[in-house]
Amino acid sequence: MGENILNKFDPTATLHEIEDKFQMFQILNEEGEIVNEEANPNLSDEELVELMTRMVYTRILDQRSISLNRQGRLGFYAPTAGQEASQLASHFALEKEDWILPGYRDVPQIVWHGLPLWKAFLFSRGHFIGNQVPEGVNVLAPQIIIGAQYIQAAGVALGLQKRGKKSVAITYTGDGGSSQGDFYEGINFAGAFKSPAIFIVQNNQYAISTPRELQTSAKTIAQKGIAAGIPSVLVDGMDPLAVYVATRDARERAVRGEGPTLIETMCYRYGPHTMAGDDPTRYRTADTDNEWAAKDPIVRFRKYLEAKGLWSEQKEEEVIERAKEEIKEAIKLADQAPKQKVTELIENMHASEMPYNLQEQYAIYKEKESK
Ligand SMILES: Cc1ncc(C[n+]2csc(CCOP(=O)(O)OP(=O)(O)O)c2C)c(N)n1
Repeated sequence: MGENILNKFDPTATLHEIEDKFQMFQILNEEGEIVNEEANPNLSDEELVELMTRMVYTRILDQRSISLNRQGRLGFYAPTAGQEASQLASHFALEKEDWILPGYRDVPQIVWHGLPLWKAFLFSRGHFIGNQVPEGVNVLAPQIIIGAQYIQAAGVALGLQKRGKKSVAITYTGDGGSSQGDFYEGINFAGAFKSPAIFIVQNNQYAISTPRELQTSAKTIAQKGIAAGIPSVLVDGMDPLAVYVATRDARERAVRGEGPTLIETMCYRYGPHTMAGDDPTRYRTADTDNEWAAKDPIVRFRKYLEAKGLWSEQKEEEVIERAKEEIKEAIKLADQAPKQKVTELIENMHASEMPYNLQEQYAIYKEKESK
């Protein structure tokens, strides 16, 4: 019997060595204190207020969207509360010319990138107008197929690279998405071409009811980037400053031609997976909820900004009122969209020629609609 080769090279030790390197990057702690001054991005007062404004506004958008869904006035909706730092601070590091490839929960980023809110509501209703993005707004429609946006982002990033653009493609998936083949293909492809992509995994601890621990043997999701040869980082996803800095640095690398970065943001979704009926109390405890509520991104950023004299209850109230008003107007606009015909849905499915099977269905619906 020869010597066990695994003992000789001790790959377990190598694995642990790599895993131990993935410490969580944090700048602002739960108390709203800077714990990593060296990494502080020193955003201007205006920028800090703007980022806070977006997070507060988006929390309200989430609450209103949930109510509208319950009233039957929205369709598909995936709650976002708890993920504001992960979503909006990463978006804050982008430029207008960057492309966003969102998952279904990433509506806030594309709205802040320029998709009119009333269109986002129509997307929720499954209306084709919701997916018609205005010229100059560089976003794709939210992806429902888990992980597929990672491959598309690799493709968009390669296109930007080939055209010599100084911009990036950023994409988002969840911890569950990181188990998909598309995830590995996307990061590997972008790594091989050194394309300007930013891959974000929003680790909100659950893929519907499946806890993160059952998703993979890997200690972190960030470490998966190592196999693709791309720099990867584990970030406190409840810390807006840490998320901002990680994304800013990833963007700088990408436009310098140094290739993609993988960012895992540790966060939590407070609500259900979607409004379609899962009950989080069946797969997690109130203790876990409370533990994460104590890390809330808005609470800690509020403390930080208040200590700097940049935020107040009154200011927050103004943002909340403005959000409510704009949401009301947007839903009115969405209501004014003409009722969607099945033929319109089919017509808008392909940029090129309609495949024969759809042509057949199209003819049937055209006939029905003419009566
Ligand atoms: C290819 C594919 N398989 C399964 C589904 C059904 N599905 C919808 S959401 C989801 C879980 C995704 O979890 P995660 O990636 O962690 O994202 P989160 O919703 O938590 O943000 C699954 C399996 C799907 N949409 N696409």
